[in-house]
Amino acid sequence: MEIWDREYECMEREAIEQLQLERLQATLHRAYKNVTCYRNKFNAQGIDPDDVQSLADLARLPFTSKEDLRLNYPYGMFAVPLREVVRIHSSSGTTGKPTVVGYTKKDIKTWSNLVARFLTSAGVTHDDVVQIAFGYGMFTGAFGLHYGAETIGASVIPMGGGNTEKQIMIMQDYRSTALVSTPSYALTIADRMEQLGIESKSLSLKFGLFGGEPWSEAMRTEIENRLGISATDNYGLSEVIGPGVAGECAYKCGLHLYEDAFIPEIIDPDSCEVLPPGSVGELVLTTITKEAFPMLRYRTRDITSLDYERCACGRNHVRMKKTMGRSDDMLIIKGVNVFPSQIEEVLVAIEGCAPHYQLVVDRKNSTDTLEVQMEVTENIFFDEMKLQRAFVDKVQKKIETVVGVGVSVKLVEPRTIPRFEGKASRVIDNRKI
Ligand code: DLL
Repeated sequence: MEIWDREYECMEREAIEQLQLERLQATLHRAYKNVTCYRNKFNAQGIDPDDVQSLADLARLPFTSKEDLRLNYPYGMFAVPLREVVRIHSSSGTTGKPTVVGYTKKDIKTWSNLVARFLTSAGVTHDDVVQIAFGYGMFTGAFGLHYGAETIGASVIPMGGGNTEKQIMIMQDYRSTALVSTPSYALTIADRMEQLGIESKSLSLKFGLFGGEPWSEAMRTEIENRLGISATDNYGLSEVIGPGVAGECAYKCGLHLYEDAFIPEIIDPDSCEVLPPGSVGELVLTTITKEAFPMLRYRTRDITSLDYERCACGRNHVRMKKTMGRSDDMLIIKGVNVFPSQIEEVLVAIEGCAPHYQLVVDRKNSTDTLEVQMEVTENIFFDEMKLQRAFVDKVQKKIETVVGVGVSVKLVEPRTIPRFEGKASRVIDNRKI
């Protein structure tokens, strides 16, 4: 089985740790020198980058969260001047403003090579025709996979997201051998093919590289059977690099997390204590090769566990389990991250909206749906249908602009949404993944 970067991916544990420590120390010095937020946090805790003399010392450093990125919007966490940044992406913030991330030329090369690793470990080679069905734009998915696939010399079809019938036509006519998308979109494609009477056997598709949202083993089996492919999982997040943090090999027994580029820790999300190897908890990541946007102990909020056994494929990087949920309330709707707080912010700013709402998430015909049920104040409950429709349209458009995904808005009568005495639970997620 091919290994893209054998020297690094198969390193012995001792060598990995030595390399991590060297790269960590260099990263800390750069971050301390160039990023005010890090410098202030270190100073507040009386920590100097030179205090970190072993990997265990990492646990003494402060965490970084989405809130830090929000406070330093847009470029405050960049460790290089903007003139050295060649690419900017973003991801949802917890409120209206997104999280902005940047890459130097070298970062793009590093990123492409990390993506090349999981494409290769899934079985993709330069002979493959890779159809990218992620939306091109601020989302890191499409560009990340695009550059990685080009790096291994595959033929890339930058189809972009949506337009399912055209996706299928291109798959047929261009003889695509690998599909890149969210796992739920792969099922949408399978549904449409079935409706059109197109059999998977008539396609050239061999591989599916899926990520950007959680999916279960049951969903993998369904996708593999219906599309007649081998489906592998890959994981990442914009703040840390995008896709290319971890990816499965053909053995599909955990995602190899590229430890020469990231140091993972698992913490208890409540006490923030670092947990021993094998424990289930929140994944915390520190980047050790990135120039423009170093992340120190970033709280991913993703719940998983780590397995340090060498994999049968020969790679020796730690494997993370498929993620088992989140330690915050972020939802992923059609691959787009949505925070309930973003919707709340829109609602409270609209006259006539009571601060009571509920989000109902479902999956219909393999597609995620999000219904925003909102109470309106008594004085705004319209008798006239036309007025009500216009109001709903206005709210819907505002929410869609902020969250970047289609929603439906339903007005409900005053005092019909449940009230909570403790922490409000505003999300009903009926999806079974
Ligand atoms: O989703 C990066 C990505 C794109 C990864 C394409 C893989 C493929 P964000 O938009 O910043 O970045 O969202 C990151 O999505 O913290 C997880 O909660 C979730 N996520 C990403 N990949 C997976 C996966 C991209 N394979 C957030 N399994 C992360 C489960 C995933 N959740």
